[in-house]
Amino acid sequence: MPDPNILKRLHPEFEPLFAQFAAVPETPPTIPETRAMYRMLQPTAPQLKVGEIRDATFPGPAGPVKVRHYIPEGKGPFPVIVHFHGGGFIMGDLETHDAQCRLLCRESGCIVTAVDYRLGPEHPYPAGHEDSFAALRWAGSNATLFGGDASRLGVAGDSAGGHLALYCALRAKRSGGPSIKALLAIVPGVVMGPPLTDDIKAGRETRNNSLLGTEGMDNFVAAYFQDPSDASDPALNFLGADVSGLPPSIIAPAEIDVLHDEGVEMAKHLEAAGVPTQLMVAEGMVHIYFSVTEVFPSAKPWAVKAAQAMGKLMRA
Ligand code: D8F
Repeated sequence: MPDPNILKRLHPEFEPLFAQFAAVPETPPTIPETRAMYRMLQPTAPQLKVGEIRDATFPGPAGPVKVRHYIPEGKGPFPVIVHFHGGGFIMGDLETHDAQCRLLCRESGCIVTAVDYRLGPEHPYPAGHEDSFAALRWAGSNATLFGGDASRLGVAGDSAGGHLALYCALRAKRSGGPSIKALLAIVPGVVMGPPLTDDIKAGRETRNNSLLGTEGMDNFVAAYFQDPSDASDPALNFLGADVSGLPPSIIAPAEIDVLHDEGVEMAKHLEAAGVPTQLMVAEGMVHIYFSVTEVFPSAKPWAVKAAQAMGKLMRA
């Protein structure tokens, strides 16, 4: 059951949006419909200015993968943050996260290299994970080509992309690099399940809301992790993993979000393993807060704070 005391803490700026989504459609939306809705929620305009935007591709494990470099104003070389967009592994692309990447670039002072990894259901697990890790390796080896400093390489992402950032950092640690300077996980999905523990289930239920509910989330996850045993792959069990030696990390959950509790758990798990960890809960904020700073002004200070902290870690 959603906890009314938690929902009361929603910033009033988001009340109309929640009301709009409260009307439950008679039939669940199709994949193209959810993608269209997701795009609409994260408008590309107005656009924050960055120094330069450069599109490129790299040879991924199953063909070329698009990337977009957001390069700060001023003189490089700049640290490079490899960015994975959210959208439950089935939605989102370089356009839906344009605003998020621009803000992250400006406020961190780093190059943001956004990755257009393959999505489900057309490309089930592990396609997106493989593209993401290949992108990190490619950026690490080719950063000078786009004005980056490969010795200062970071990972970031929101939602499913926050999951991918954690995944890539762990895999880099286990399998010989590249070396990662810092990690920023915005509203990350930490536990894919099944099986979901009762704690995780209950935590999600108390924060169930019309914008992102547990049912929708489970459906998206199932559309990507098509073999039921996929989601219980030990490589995806971050809370059970030895995370010692991960780089300094920022975990930035939103307070009014089904993924809040597992974000907090992840921060605790990192902290307990001796990883320098900053937990930054965006109070009163919703799942998409980091993407909508230019249309919901209340979200901006939270995103700016996390992005600036990431910039500081990247330059440390
Ligand atoms: C819709 C966003 C916002 C949908 C209105 C969405 C998911 C988010 C699904 C995860 C995160 C799965 N996950 O749903 O992004 O597993 O991290």
